[in-house]
Amino acid sequence: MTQPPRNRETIEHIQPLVAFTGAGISAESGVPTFRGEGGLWEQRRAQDLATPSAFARDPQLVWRFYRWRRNVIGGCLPNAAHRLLAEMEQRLEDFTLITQNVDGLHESAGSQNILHLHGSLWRLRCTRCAARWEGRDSLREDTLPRCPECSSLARPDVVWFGEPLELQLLADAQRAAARCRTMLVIGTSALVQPAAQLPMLAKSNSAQVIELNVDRTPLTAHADYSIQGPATITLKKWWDALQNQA
Ligand code: BV8
Ligand code: ZN
Repeated sequence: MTQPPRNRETIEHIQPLVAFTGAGISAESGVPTFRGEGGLWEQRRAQDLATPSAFARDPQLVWRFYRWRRNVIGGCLPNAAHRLLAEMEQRLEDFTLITQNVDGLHESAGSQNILHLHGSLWRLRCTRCAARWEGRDSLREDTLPRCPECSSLARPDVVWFGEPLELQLLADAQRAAARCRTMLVIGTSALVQPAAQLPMLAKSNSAQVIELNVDRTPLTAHADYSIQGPATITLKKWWDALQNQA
């Protein structure tokens, strides 16, 4: 249900505002979520393929998985929730977008300052040297992509399960969570660590944590309140209610 923002929240009072997004915000764009019914590929779970050991064991299989995701997601467009977050970035003085997603839909919607905790599906990096490059075109089916600098095997520039997040990125996200007055948690199952700690960090620093999700999650009981429903509807409801308070 949508509760009116607490004690006549206005645009000034909700800032610093952090929006923290997961795969659910891209669901209405047609992007399979990790744990939803679309999250399987050839009967394998994403989290079993998004690991260094899966890549070491069978790089061809893992690249087939990422090629499939790039082909599926390459045809997806940002939805109204992505676009509204980009508008909020323009309208608000103190707004930070933190995403777990690797689909690039926040940039396509016009968001500029994004903390990408888990990397990007559209970037590749070398398994040997420090080279990183954009590779938006769909990868050739028959060969494994190689580094343009040293010709070593390339990998997707994402954070796999069992790999640490980039320290500076995580520190920036933790700082934004610790100093915010409001955190919108949009479309995440709040299961993947250390990202899932961010709403609790915000809460421990007296922020108002608002969950926007179609289901309950482990965060629901800790959120100040939840707005159940698809992100394109619930985010607009929250934003419109806030405007009407002004
Ligand atoms: C690390 C990039 C340490 C790859 C991703 C046991 C307990 C606790 C932790 C662990 C544990 N065992 C292992 C761990 C650690 C592990 C972890 O958390 N595992 C989980 C599964 C238990 N974490 C890690 O491995 C992390 N690294 O811990 O390193 C370390 C330190 C030093 C040295 C070495 C190691 C790395 C985690 C990053 C993994 N990479 N992505 C790729 O994409 O290919 S995470 C992946 O999951 C995606 O990024 C995704 O965004 C993310 C989280 O999932 P969600 O976004 O929440 O998506 P999900 O499908 O789960 O949920 C969708 C939600 O949306 C649902 O709630 C649904 O109801 C809702 N929804 C659906 N439709 C809508 C909607 N909401 C609104 N509107 C809608 N229309
Ligand atoms: Zn290289």
